[in-house]
Amino acid sequence: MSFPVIPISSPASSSTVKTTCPYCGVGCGVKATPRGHAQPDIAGDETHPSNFGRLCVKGSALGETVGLDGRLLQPKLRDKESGAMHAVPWSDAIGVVANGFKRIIDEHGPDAVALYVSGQLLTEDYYVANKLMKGYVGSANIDTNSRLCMSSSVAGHKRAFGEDIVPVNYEDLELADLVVLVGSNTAWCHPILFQRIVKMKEKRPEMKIVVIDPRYTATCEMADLHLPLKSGTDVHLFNGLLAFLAEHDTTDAAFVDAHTSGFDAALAATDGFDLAQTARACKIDAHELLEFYRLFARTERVVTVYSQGVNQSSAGTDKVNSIINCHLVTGRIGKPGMGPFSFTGQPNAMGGREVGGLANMLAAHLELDNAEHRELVQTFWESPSIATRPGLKAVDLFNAIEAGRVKAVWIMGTNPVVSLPDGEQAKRALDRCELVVSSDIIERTDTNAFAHVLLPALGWGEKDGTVTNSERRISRQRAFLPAPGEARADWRIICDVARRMGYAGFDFRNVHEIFDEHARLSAHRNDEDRIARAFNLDGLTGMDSARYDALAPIQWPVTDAAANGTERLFGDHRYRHADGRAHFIATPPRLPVNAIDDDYPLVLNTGRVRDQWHTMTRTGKSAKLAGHIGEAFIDMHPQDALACGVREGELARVSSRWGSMVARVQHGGGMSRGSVFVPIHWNDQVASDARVGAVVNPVVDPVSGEPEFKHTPVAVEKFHVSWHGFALSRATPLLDDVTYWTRIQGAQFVRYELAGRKHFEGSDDHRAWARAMLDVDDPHADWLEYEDRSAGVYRAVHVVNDRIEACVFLSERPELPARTWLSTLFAKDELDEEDRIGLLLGQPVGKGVDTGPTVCSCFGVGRNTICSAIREQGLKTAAEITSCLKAGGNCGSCVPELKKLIVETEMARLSTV
Ligand SMILES: Nc1nc2c(c(=O)[nH]1)N[C@H]1C(S)=C(S)[C@@H](COP(=O)(O)OP(=O)(O)OC[C@H]3O[C@@H](n4cnc5c(=O)[nH]c(N)nc54)[C@H](O)[C@@H]3O)O[C@H]1N2
Ligand SMILES: Nc1nc2c(c(=O)[nH]1)N[C@H]1C(S)=C(S)[C@@H](COP(=O)(O)OP(=O)(O)OC[C@H]3O[C@@H](n4cnc5c(=O)[nH]c(N)nc54)[C@H](O)[C@@H]3O)O[C@H]1N2
Ligand code: SF4
Ligand SMILES: [Mo]
Repeated sequence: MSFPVIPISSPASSSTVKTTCPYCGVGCGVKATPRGHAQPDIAGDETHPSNFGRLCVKGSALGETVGLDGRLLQPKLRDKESGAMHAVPWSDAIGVVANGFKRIIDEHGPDAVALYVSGQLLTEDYYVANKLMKGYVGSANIDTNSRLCMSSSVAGHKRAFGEDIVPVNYEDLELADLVVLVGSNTAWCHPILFQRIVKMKEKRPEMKIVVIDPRYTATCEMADLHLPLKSGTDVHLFNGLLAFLAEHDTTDAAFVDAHTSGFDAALAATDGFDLAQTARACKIDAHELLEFYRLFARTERVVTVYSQGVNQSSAGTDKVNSIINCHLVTGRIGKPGMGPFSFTGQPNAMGGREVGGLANMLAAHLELDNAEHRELVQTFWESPSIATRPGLKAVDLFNAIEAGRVKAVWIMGTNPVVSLPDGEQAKRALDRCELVVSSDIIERTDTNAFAHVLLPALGWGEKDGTVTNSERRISRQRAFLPAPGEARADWRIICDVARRMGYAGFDFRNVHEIFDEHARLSAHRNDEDRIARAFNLDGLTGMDSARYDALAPIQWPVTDAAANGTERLFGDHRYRHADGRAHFIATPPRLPVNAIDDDYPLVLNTGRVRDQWHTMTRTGKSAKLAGHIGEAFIDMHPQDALACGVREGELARVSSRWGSMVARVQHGGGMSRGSVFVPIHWNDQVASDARVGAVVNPVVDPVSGEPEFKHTPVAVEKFHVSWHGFALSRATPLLDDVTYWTRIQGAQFVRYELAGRKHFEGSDDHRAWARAMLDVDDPHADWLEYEDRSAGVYRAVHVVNDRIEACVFLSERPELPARTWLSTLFAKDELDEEDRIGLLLGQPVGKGVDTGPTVCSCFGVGRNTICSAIREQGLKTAAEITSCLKAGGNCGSCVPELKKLIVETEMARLSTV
């Protein structure tokens, strides 16, 4: 058999390595060129079929995130007496983990230990973690953060198709005449796919885009139709569509008869077609709903994309199936340009599903509850045991830890104190757990604060292996940087522990041997009845290290019959249920479990922003990425804010029955009445109290166990402070008794937004306090101050050898000088007279204007610059802005925001004429 190979170093530079972006599930190809101690050069890989050379802003900024600051570089143990962590040799750390796990297993049985892993591990890491737990420890207590992410899609696919299969590919998005984006902020979360769709729409304007999301997101800027449905009512909407299609005879009866089952029951569960009733349930305009139904009915080539607005719901699995039902009834599956398409979030969410990383799966798409499958895997592994029943799903796992039933947990590549719902519960659980082990690349995280053992893992750029993207495409991640400190690859750490526990079967010498075993397991007896499944890497078995290194991106299944991989599945109508048919699933509509009431009258929706990744351990290091949104926020409708007694720019507390957090109120995120949106990224490392997971209810979907992250009843109230301020400093300020703070990474400084209840208030304390905070104890320091007591304003600047070292601005009102201009002063070796005056005035003097918050991170173009260019030069399109200011001309991630600014500037102009 011949393997698809590519030259892995490009001719441009012999040291350039082709690898894959470690962020979202688009799985873009990256070319990385190391530059000694300087940041590596990062560029898109033109030959990679996910991105053809393009990268979004997070991908482009990868070079800024691989520095060693903050890295965990040695194994560490917590000292029982002092609670401090101290470095130990690897062999000691491995011993503590192996002996600790062994002792607890011996005393309390295999279900008293657990692994909690991540869709950001490489397939090979994931494979050995799963093998260790299910085959050797003999428990299925291994779950993954994919439970919080894609598990509803996995469950929905299995119910519909009999196997977890994504039948479509990226090209189908371009071939479609209608792309429906349900609960997906594609523009910010899968930017390169969004750009591919938008490019195609520019070429074929007749192509339609419909967005179904309670918020008006950046994705809506490109949509023909936005349906702002009421949170949690997607099943109502798609049941309505199914009934509409049936009533208007726009179904594919021959396909339904020949290849599906369960249609009548699914239709019965919709309660028939009633446009007005569905529109009322979903709180959308009936005409717009009908427009969508008609568009769907008359367009043959439809791709329906779904992401977390669908998955993260107590009806998540039903939402998935209600969407798939509409594709089955029209026979729109398995053909070019059509099908249901679950966008995966993490870079290796799909790889994790292949190795069986979820507590209710086995390995290689085999089933845990099937004795024949269990026997197959155990024989293949030659393992002493095999888990016989499903393990605990993430939320249940943390409950079992708190209850003391699970006594040891090894967390790898995930930060559950930030990312689980009911985050306070996660803290309580880890606090009570006998043995908490964490493998991470970063030392200080909210989760690591609870660890007894810290194991330093290799990070992106240093590690080798494979990932699988949203369209089933396996790509290589390749190392281009040396291993720092004592960090080791995750697979190696797992194998070291397994061997120390006395288990055979972990003698892998390198990563390609693991891949080979994984590929062989996928092919093992895969042609037999009741065992055959689509996931099959037969064509990738037997690769030596050189072949594996040169492996080109390829979509599974890879078999003799499909040696170059498989673009699309189900063209042959081979569904994976025993009856060979695709199954309609009856999805009676249900509303979210916790409803709003008088105490908690608003719905909390949580999600992502464009330039940050999850808990910010990597993207938080980049000044370029911090410029877009520097602080956690509570987006809400102005009237709701008014009712809660807060105004835009003020701080507020969001509380639920589970916990609370504090952030700044803003409007303009397209919120409808009754709901608020808070981003998921901020945590205790970067802010005083901005961890939204603490507020989120721990309700889960009954089928998938996926949490309801998008719907928690909350109240919002003003967070009273007596002063506001910010500091920019080259060194880290001392923030001991500041009520509110949040850290933002700058190019050569850190910025802190501050607010407080003590100090200021017209007393003299603030002067000493400001000096102490900025650690200026030299009485002769060049320390410039300005104070206006009647206005309640204080400013101070610390200058050393004419270079700005730090500055602080305090005010009794939230309005403070613009930060972007001040930031630019940190790039200067010497301040001139105008700079000094400007610093004390709080605004630039003469030259230079404030460019405003960053919109285009690639070229550092601010909001004010863009708005004045639109006004003064009459710019009408994003392309005109690009040709004038470059903004939007590189990765294109900000183009939806440019469009929005054009509209806003025009509205502002109209309102003043
Ligand atoms: N910039 C950035 N990109 C990322 C990530 C990141 O951290 N940052 N993370 C990656 C990961 S792991 C994931 S899983 C993906 C997630 O990608 P997305 O799912 O696109 O992102 P989210 O912001 O979580 O949520 C999507 C949308 O669901 C909407 N929504 C809320 N409730 C409902 C509802 O009831 N119905 C519908 N139809 N919509 C609803 C929200 O308003 C939100 O706009 O992003 C990936 N890409
Ligand atoms: N409220 C709310 N909560 C959510 C969501 C939501 O929409 N709303 N979304 C959920 C979703 S979809 C997801 S995917 C999760 C994500 O949540 P998490 O997985 O908890 O977030 P990350 O910040 O990606 O955590 C990855 C951790 O692994 C470390 N790391 C990075 N590279 C490596 C490596 O190579 N090896 C090891 N061992 N460690 C590494 C990082 O430093 C970091 O600490 O959040 C979930 N939580
Ligand atoms: S779209 Fe952006 S974050 Fe996602 S893989 Fe591509 S470059 Fe990375
Ligand atoms: Mo995710």
